[in-house]
Amino acid sequence: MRANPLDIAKQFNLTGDIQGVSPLGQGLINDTFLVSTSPDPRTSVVLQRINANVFPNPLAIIQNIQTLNKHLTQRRNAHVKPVTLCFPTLYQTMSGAHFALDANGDYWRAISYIPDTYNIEALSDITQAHAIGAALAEFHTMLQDIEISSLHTTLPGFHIAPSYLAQYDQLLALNKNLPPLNEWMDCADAVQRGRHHCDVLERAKQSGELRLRPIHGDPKLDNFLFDRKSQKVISLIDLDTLQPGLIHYDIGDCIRSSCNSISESSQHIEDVQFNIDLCRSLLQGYYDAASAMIEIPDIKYFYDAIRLIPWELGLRFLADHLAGDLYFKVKQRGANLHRARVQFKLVEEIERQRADILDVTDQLCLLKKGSIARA
Ligand code: GN1
Ligand code: MG
Repeated sequence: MRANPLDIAKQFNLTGDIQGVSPLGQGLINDTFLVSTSPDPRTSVVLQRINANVFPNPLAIIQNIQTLNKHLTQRRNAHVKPVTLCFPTLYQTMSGAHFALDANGDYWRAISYIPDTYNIEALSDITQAHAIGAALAEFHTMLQDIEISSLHTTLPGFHIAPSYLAQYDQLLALNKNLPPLNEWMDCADAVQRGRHHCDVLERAKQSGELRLRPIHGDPKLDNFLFDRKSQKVISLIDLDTLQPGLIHYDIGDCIRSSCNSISESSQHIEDVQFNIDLCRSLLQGYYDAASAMIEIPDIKYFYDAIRLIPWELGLRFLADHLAGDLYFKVKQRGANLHRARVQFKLVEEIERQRADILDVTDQLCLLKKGSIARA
């Protein structure tokens, strides 16, 4: 039986009295709850059961968050350019641990709730797109001087597209309890079309053209928090997959979730469109805030990342549907197949607008060359 979140919340040393516990957010992996407190609701806490089917070592997540917070404190003390983003901090249990363990062996953590913020389902204009790009860039730049070896890999194989493809191929080869092919033929075709260039980023990593940096791993639009008063982006939450990776995984993930005209689980696949204006502005925002950190080869692979990450997510949703929905939460059978279709349709739209996206990245390359020449 699942542990009661209220019982778990009581194990943490919280500020104020617990008023209630309610489900929070739309995450597909962990179980997330808001623990509201009195007398000050601003001290409310986010309580999460870390999904042990997904994360093999929940302690690694907690240690990476501690490394991030330590790094931010060091930066503050050294008076390095102030970071505008803020991040949730970890609460301790009454016995001083950073997590609680329930009777099933599941890990729970409590983190501060960032009050007076909201997240959005869709970008409303290019100004918001620019702000999202700049926030992602700030996240990358503020972490770039963390020693990469001091971060654990919390989710091995995450965003390694050829590995997802190998798992899918294996699933098909085993051919155990697969739904009839005619139900998912369109998705099988989409996998086929992307198969030959799915190793593009991994090859660039192996050749040394792209390098590992600390990344977020899951910067989808709903993980950005806006401040109610200033309307500015003030946080990027969900730090489970903060780990070494390519910034391209983040850029691809941020763009696929921000520039799609419909949401990831929408039923209206025919309405999927890739908004090039939002993409241009998001990339410009990213460049403006990260130009000192990124190099020309980084920019050259932006288009590949923008096409690859939705294809990879489509493949992950499809494989999970075929395996029986073991990874991503679903409310009903078929939801993961549907999500896969949305991503594959988005890939088609991105490919259709390839030339326009390349125009944007060419412009950024020119800006970068100009700044190198001036230096
Ligand atoms: C999962 O944790 P959550 O629900 O924000 C997934 C991401 C996917 C996303 C799609 C660890 O993110 O990779 O892009 O669903 N996270 C993990 O909504 O697999
Ligand atoms: Mg996540």
